[in-house]
Amino acid sequence: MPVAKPESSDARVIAHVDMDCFYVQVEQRKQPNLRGLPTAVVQYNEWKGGGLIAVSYEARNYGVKRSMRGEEAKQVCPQIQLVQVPVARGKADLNTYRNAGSEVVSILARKVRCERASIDEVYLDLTDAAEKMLAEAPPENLQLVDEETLKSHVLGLNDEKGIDAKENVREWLCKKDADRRDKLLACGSLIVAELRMQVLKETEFTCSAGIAHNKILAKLASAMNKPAQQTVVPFSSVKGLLDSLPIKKMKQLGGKLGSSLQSDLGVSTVGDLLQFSEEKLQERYGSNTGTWLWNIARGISGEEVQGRLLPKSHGSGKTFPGPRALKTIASVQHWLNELCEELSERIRSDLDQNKRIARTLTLHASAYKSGDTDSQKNFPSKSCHLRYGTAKMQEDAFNLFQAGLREFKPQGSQNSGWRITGLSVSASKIVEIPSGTSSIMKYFHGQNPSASLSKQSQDDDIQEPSVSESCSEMNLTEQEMKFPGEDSNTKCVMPCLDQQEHKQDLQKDQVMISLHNLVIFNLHVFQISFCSALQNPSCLLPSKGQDDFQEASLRNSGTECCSGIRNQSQQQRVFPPQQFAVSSSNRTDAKRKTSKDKGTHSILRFFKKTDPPSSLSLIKEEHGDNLQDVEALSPTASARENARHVEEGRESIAACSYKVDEIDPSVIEELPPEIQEEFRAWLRPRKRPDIVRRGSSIANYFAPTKRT
Ligand code: DCP
Repeated sequence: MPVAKPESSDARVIAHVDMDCFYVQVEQRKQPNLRGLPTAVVQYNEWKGGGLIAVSYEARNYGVKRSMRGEEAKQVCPQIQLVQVPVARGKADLNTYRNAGSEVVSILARKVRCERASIDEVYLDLTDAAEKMLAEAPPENLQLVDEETLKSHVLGLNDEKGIDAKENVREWLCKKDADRRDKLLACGSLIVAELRMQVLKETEFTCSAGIAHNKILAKLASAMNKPAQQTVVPFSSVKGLLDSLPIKKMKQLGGKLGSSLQSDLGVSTVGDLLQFSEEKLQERYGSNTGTWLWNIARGISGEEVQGRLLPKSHGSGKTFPGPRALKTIASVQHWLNELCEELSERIRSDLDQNKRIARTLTLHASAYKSGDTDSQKNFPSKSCHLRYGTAKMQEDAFNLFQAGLREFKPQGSQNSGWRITGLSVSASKIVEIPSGTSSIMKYFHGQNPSASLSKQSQDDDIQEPSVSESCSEMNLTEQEMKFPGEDSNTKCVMPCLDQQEHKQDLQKDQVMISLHNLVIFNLHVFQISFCSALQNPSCLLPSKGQDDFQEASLRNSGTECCSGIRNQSQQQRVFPPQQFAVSSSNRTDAKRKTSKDKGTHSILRFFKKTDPPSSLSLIKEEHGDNLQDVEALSPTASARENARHVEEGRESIAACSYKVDEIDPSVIEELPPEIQEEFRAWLRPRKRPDIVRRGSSIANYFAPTKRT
């Protein structure tokens, strides 16, 4: 069920970028001779020429549609070029497309906060960049607007006055007395046009975009004018857009909730929802969903751009349509093994590359029972704690299937005519391993997931990524990025299988994270003590790696960073783009410069240069931390400040509830020798609070009373 989030500001500028006929473009880049020709990518399946999963716009002009099979497409467009999706181990291999999607995201993420929403879709938060542009070089001062921006579609703009559409757009973009919200959208349009051109230049892919004040409107808009175009939704056009929009076209209303609105409330368009009060909607759908519906009818949505470049889950699936439906347990097990191999490969590489662990394994199946009256009954989705290692995943997935089958076909049921028409496994609840943990993990003999996985990987074959073959039934995009593993109706089963292990794993995780914090904290303490002694805050400047390590841990433990002076590049490296608000003095300077900003210029200068968001900055954004550099502190202030942070660090570690008894003593040996002694001293009072070592450089900072 959707959850209502209050809109933080109606002046946000959000874009949704959607690649055009994405798989086709990827194939056309591989084979440039296909460019401009009616082309389609077909799935790996010889039946009737295979199902079409991506269709070029040239082919669409002939009436070719995604729902068709290759043979049918040839009938409507004999010259169509059919390219088979890459295949590995008897299944489609989507790796090329995933990587191509990553190329695009990495270009966009250089400049703005991005949320990768699917294999070929990205949300951008352009608010700061648009505000900066408006302050420094508003569109009204432009003498020339680039062609790509002029090709924008602005909803509600009357272009029937005999003037050409581009001139109309130019007027709208440069209107001096426009509403500030529209001015920001105008800036957003200039920025998005340039970003799209940058993507084209670097990847050869075209994309379309929607620019609006929130994600929902931006997504609706990006699909309105394709390919290679962008659509803007001014605030005043929101009502017009939603009034006639079929309810099922609205994000999150395509399923049961949308159907219920249609059948129970007689709603057919989003505009129809306006007649219901918030109370009425809450009464019918609960407080949260009711409010969400009330908001959505008015185009209000506070959902934020998440700052996530990696998928939320991984999925691997395959469908078995018609006569290819699976009829035996052995054939189901065979395919589950295949799917798990692929999934295992992907989560392992996610762990290696991104230091992320998936926690939940989910099995979905679609099935029917021949001759049964309740043949429409859904095969229940099942999930359990995810155990790394192909064999374990295969075993668990099979057990999940059997648990589902028992419900689908109750024991004792005479009906043995079940048929499986689709199978998929997914790995979800993916969490980042705090940076630096791996150095500690080696002390957990035999418990290091990386180590055990590396060992495992030696045993495993190299595997290919996954795909659901029948895309008409299983949308790969949805499956990959928003896997139904997150569905609330998925049940957790097999307590006997994993619960014990899960519990142990959680404890291990807790201890590992605590230890991580502990070690980082002490490195930090060491720096503070050392620098304090020298009375020289500048010695706090760490090396880059150390800096990241330290900051990540401090954020994890909820403390602020107390570093002293950092150089500019370091500041930029750790700041998320939204913190680049223009200061008032900058604005004044900018105003002075504004008059010189005539003509077309690179939009990209409106973004302060920043590195692509690292996992570090993503953690920071997720936690909403405000990691700001503080001024250089005076020696006394520095000591006070250090004491405060030490105290905070101590509190945060205390809050971690690590188990001292479980700490391998060798962990302590990993610390710099200078602080080992103090580290031990620090631990002792925790065990025996009456003994407090005073006088040491660290103990001094542990005042008996908490900082107020
Ligand atoms: N895809 C798939 N199966 C589906 C839907 C999509 O395999 N049922 C794949 C092929 C698409 C890619 O995902 O190229 C992106 O899907 P989109 O829905 O964004 O469609 P396209 O990018 O192909 O076309 P459009 O330009 O209409 O967005």
